[in-house]
Amino acid sequence: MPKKSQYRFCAGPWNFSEGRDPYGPETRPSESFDGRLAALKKLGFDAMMFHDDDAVPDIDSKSEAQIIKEAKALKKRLDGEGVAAEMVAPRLWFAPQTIDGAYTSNSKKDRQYAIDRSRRTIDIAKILGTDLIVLWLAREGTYIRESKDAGRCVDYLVEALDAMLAHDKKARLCIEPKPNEPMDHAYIPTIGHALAIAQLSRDPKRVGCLIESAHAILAGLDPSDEIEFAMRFGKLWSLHLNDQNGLKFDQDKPFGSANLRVAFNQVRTLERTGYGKNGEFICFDVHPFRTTRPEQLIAHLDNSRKTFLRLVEKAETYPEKQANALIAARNHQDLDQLVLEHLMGR
Ligand code: GLO
Ligand code: MG
Repeated sequence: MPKKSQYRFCAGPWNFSEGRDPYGPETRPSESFDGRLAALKKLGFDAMMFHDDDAVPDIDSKSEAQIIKEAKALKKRLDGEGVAAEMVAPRLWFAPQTIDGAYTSNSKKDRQYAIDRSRRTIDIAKILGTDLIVLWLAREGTYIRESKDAGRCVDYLVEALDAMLAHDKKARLCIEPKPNEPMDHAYIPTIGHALAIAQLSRDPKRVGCLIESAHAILAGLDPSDEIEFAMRFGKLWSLHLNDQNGLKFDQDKPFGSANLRVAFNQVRTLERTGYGKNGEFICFDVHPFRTTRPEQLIAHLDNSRKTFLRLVEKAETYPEKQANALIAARNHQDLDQLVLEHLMGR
């Protein structure tokens, strides 16, 4: 089981966002890529996660040769800084071709665009030294149910997974479920759906999942149960820890910010199941608040890690014996209070 000092931390360049929301513009200046990398180094994070176009900006306007050249240059920079690339994810929710879905678009041409772009993502990942491809299926779902054929969309998703698996025999696909936003209803809303669709692919062993705390909460589920479930299948290959206050827009709050007990249970589960033993990273998919001042741009990452490590201590010192006695006696009233007292520091 990894000890707290052995956990390795990771974040993405998008986690230094500028404060824009659907109702108002940016509230902070944009930090350069170099600035973001330097910030992660300053924090002592071990890795960065990438969208394909974080790694190669304006990817759609570039030739394969140019994409490879730029990915190689980035790899050199990362090596120079001693920062690893944890994963690469195709950003399939910006382009005009993905307005009506990416892999599940009604247009054959647009589905092909999504698959071709995913293949480029895999090429980039290989150059950056990671086999992990994260698939947040942002636009695979419905706004207008009657506009899509849900059964056919399962076939389309499997076709896309198969095309990616065939493209590189080493690539591992890591599905990041989210039940809604931007879609009204997503086709792969939970870990159960992700692991089920993996079974339909040509190589289920290379299709796993990524749990984001906020996404589980948005699905009305407990993230620690989702973690435990995925770990039982040996399929939890990455993790986006953050927090979320109930069923509303995706908040990406600092880890533990909305519900410390839910955060504690996630950490306890990670400790108990040995997450990280095979090199998996603790990634924080958190954003600064809209009100955060520019000089505090990395505080949400630093604070998330601090809370995580404090909760590792809490998991290590959890009074198991006492808790087990209460469980055996079905004394849930005192068990509940024991957990609260432990978290409050007594
Ligand atoms: C949004 C997702 C998003 C992904 C990222 C990686 O809700 O959490 O941040 O994790 O784009 O694909
Ligand atoms: Mg995420």
